[in-house]
Amino acid sequence: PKELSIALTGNPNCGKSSLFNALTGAHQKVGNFPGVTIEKYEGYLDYRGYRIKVVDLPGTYSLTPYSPEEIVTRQYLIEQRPDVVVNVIEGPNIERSLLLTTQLMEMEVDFLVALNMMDEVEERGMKIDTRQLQKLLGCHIVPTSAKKRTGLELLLDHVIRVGTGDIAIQKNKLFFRPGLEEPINEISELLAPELELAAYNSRWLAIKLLESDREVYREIQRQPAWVKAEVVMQGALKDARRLYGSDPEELISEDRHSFIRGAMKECVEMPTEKRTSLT
Ligand code: GDP
Ligand code: K
Repeated sequence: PKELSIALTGNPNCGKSSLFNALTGAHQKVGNFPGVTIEKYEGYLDYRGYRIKVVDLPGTYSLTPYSPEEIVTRQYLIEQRPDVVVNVIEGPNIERSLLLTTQLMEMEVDFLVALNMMDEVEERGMKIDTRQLQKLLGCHIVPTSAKKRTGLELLLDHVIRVGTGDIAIQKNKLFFRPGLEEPINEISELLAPELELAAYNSRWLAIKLLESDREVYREIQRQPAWVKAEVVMQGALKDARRLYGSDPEELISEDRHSFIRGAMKECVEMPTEKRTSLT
């Protein structure tokens, strides 16, 4: 059979292991990620002529380098390069879930969203405009319920489409405010030709540098382009403080959250409060 590899990412309790179990059934094994005690669940399934390898990555809210789960997840995405990343979103808590999604957008990995717990979304009367959300996130969104085992075939159909490059949706970039975009682009251009960084997306590296990400720092400080990149970063720091009174790190985080708030406003309608009888 033809082969595809997918990795599941998502917040803790989004239903990732339920989905993993529903997809891979009995074909599972558990090991460890290299150098850490975090368990690595791997499995496979056969679907429409494809053998699809599935790795269940640890649950994370973000992709900063401050927890072993987050480091393992992003290293896996960068080094192992699964064909498709499936971002499992907890439907009822979509706003919180989207923080991780914005960071997958920044990494420019090939991903799609499994909008999970749709049974609960419907039960609560939440309305999610997936068509519009797809445009904003620049990825396919497939409603699923790992619990009721619905949407799984549609999810796999989309995995195959994304994995084979048959994608109808344009990736979207999250743009940062003036004063950040310029240094991001400059640093990105400085880093792009560095051969040792070939595995990385240079825009992502630039964003991470401006976020003072210690792991990326360590990597970039060994590169010839570091000297010039550092100058740009110093300028960015000065500009950010002068223009906004904050450091780039905080502004980047604020911009992610305002993108998410915008997406929520445009695409998600929460149920109107039901009257509760007061006695
Ligand atoms: P993980 O931490 O992401 O691996 O999440 P789990 O798979 O352990 O699921 C967390 C909880 O959500 C469990 O109680 C699941 O039964 C429940 N759950 C998972 N998927 C769904 C779903 O699609 N609908 C509903 N209603 N509950 C779900
Ligand atoms: K639940």
